[in-house]
Amino acid sequence: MATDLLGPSAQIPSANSGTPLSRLEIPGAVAEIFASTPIIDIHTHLFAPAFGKLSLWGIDELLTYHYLEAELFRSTSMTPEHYWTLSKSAQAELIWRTLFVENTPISEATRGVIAVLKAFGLPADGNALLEARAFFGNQSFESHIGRVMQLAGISDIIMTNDPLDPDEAPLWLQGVAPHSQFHAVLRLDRILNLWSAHWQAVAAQGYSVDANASAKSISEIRRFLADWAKRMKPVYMACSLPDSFAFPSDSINARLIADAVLPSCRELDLPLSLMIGVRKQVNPRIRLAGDAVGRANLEALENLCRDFPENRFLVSVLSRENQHELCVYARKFNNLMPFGCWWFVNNASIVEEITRERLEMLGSSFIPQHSDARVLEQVIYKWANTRRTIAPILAESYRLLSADGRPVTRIDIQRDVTRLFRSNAETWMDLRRRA
Ligand code: RAT
Ligand code: ZN
Repeated sequence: MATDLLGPSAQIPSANSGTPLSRLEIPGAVAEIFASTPIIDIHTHLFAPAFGKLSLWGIDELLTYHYLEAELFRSTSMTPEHYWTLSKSAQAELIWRTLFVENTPISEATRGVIAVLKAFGLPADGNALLEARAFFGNQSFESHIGRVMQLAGISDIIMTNDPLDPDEAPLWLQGVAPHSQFHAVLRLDRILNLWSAHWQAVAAQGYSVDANASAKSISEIRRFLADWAKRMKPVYMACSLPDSFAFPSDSINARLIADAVLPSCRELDLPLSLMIGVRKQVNPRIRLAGDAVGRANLEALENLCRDFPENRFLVSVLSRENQHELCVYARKFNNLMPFGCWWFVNNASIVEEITRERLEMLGSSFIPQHSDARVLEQVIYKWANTRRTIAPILAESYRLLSADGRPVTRIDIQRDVTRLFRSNAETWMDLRRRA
């Protein structure tokens, strides 16, 4: 497994680094270099230990991941309403029994739990839950984080931080100790998409805003963003957007993006991450699992990239049908960085297609993946899956290059893997300067 090859340094022995690789040597060299290059995980929902209960980890959290809850309701007769009355451990037991004992865990999300158990040398049979609970119960979170990141082969975790989250905001207001490997992101969904439900929470923090997001509100929102940026030291600002997102438009989200968020990003020298294509709560009965996908009109993105050349946009699109257009726009606008295979397109078959398309159209000028992990140990399986899916695709690109007449060396491969999984992110977010 890739993790066996992870050493303290990303350096590959240099003796034959510059020697052209034969066709047969290429796949092994790619796998080895990929395994020994620590990755920057640019979008997660994980929290540093200072956030206490917000940091999710361990077997019960892994089993009650909303990707698995969505699968549970396809295989149980229990209603969602009944499920939500159960304790976390009872929910975890139900999911374990339903998806792992009564059914074979062959889906991406269920296999992920099995891979995590294996990474810790734990059994994955019918009785595994008890043993796993005992194992995780004995870990100290701080040292466990180091071990998990080592197993996953990641050096940095980018969080998602909501200044209007009632559980999270008070922690920031009290002051959270910075962590060298966890970096903040100023997430704006409540402000941009749900202004009418949340403007009073902004007002309650001392900003003179109103329900219509009038001109006076705009300057106050900019003050709010500047204060929160000072507090969080984010590496970017971010928002997820519906498939219906249009820009320019008179809608509150488009106006706030143009008049408040983009000027603030320019002033603070921060990229804006847009995750486009989510259809929120098509089935509210299953809560977090109840969001779906819709094809977006990416002319909105075209307009943003063209009209705001001084802004940098990190963009992921949820619909498979939007992926090719995103590549085309990245060829038109160098202030656009496609990233990740998000949520419903983070399955091997689709990751394969998207990554091949991106390599063919963009070379190494994109960020292939993020984990979107919500529970710490998920980074182990999500990054193992990414390496397993993408290494052969990269190897095939080098095989073709070599057949076309350009010999490929380990130095070439290391440079590309580093750019794809580290330095595009570092440069785009100016990570070193902010550290
Ligand atoms: O993938 C997920 O866990 C989704 O629920 C979303 O959180 C999505 O990734 C997002 O950041 O909006
Ligand atoms: Zn996410």
